[in-house]
Amino acid sequence: MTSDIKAALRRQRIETPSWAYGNSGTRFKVFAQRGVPRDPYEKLADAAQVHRFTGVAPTVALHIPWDKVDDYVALAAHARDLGVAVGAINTNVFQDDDYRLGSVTNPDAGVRRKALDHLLECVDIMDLTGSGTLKLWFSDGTNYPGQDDIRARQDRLAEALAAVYDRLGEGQRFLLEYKLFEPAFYMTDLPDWGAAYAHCLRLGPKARVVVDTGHHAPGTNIEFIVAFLLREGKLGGFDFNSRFYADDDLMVGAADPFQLFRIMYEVIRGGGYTDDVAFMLDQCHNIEPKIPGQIRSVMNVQEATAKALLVDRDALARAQADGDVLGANAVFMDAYDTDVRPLLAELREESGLDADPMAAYRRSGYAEKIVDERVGGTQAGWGA
Ligand code: PSV
Ligand code: MN
Repeated sequence: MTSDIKAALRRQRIETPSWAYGNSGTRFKVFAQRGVPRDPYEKLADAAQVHRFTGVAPTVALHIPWDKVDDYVALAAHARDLGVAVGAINTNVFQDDDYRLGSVTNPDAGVRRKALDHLLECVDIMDLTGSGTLKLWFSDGTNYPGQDDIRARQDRLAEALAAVYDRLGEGQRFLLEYKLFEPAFYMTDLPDWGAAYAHCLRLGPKARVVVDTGHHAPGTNIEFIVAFLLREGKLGGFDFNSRFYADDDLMVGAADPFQLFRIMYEVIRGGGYTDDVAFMLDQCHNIEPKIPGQIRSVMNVQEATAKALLVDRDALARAQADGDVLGANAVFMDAYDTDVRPLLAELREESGLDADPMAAYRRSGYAEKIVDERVGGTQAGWGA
């Protein structure tokens, strides 16, 4: 049993986002931190540290144009030299003045064309970097009732998605991300999993839904969404983070570790604990140091996964079949209440890693090194 769990944990892969290593903040203030990367090459170097100490974070998501470079083949080679690889290519059609009234749903055909060209360019970048995943998130929506035609905007969205879908090559797919609100405050064109699912269903197997854990109304049962999408073969991955209020982008497992456990249980139960589902972080470390923030997040996902793997599924199935409400709940809670940290420490040591990735990173001197070396230049930030 323990050896099966360990084998499953050894297989785990968690993708870190390039933007987590840059400066970030809220609309009130971005706090600069010393040693922050100045370019995508340095972001990859920091991401490689997370992999070095956890052993389970071998890919890095890029965000275009934040990670725009002249030579993507060279960037991918640089990643490989560092022991990591380029992961999902995240599109960005939300930071240009032209997108005030939307990107692919904009009433202006010229703006729609510009947005679509960007999405297609991101598929070119997938070709160059060897990435198999395109992540689509649209800030599109309206602020006032009557501002635009809700249905016509769906038509425009469907048209753009179909064009991107048709451009995808062999072994490539897109993940469609929904979000309840923000930056649009009245109506969002892809507000929930149902809308994302319907678009993906029409397009075919290369289109899947991605669940960003911060993109729901408070109280939403996210594990239900996970179970449902997996059952339909439409769960493409996660953007993990945690939230207390809205889309807070805090460290995953920090606000609600029990929710993360419940999600991971449904992933495992539904056969989603495979490479077919991308486990990505989408976070910002506004006040805490970034590399340790990512290491902690990766460890939080590992802990939730270990607990989910510990659920005695046979005992649970028996209790469920018997209608034993309290018994079933006890089986579930037993797993959640188990301290899995010793198991994970043992597993790391068996894999030649330090039992305590946070302490090992601190001792490595990397944080001091980047502060000394990264002098001058412009620090990367959310949006650059
Ligand atoms: C939007 O809030 C989002 O979750 C999308 O994934 C963006 O690409 C990302 O945040 C940027 O941090
Ligand atoms: Mn996201």
